[in-house]
Amino acid sequence: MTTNITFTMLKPDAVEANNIGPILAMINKAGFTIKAMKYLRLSKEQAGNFYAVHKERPFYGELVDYMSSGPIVAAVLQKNNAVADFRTLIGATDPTKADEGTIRKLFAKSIAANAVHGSDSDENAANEANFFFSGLERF
Ligand code: IDP
Ligand code: MG
Repeated sequence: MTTNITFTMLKPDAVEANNIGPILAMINKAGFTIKAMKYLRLSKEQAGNFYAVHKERPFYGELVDYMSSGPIVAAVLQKNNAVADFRTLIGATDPTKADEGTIRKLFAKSIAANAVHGSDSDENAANEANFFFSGLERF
């Protein structure tokens, strides 16, 4: 199944550095439309549930602590080929390996504090969007 939505978070490092505006401008400029958006801080439990797929990975504890350390922006984005095109726009997980001009290359602080999340499949995009937004909050 191919859908035209993806899910993103602007992570605590991007919010802390006042980069919400520049990152959203890049997202819009790349052709994505915002279908849902909220500004919130995840509890440790919520961050742990969101990243449950990574439970066995060595960085899970660090990731959960980090993602609950400050406010984030969560959003659902629409565009043709949204999942793959958004992964291209954000760049590699490790910003030192991200291509020039990508959001992570421009704004990420480290492999953990890497500015943005982007869904890795249509199925996860749908699940992640449903984790954050009710039907009433989506347009
Ligand atoms: P992705 O965000 O590019 O899809 P994933 O492998 O799904 O990368 O990892 C989820 C998140 O976990 C990353 O965005 C990053 O914040 C964090 N992370 C990934 N690898 C490491 C690591 O080696 N050390 C610390 N944090 C990591
Ligand atoms: Mg991932």
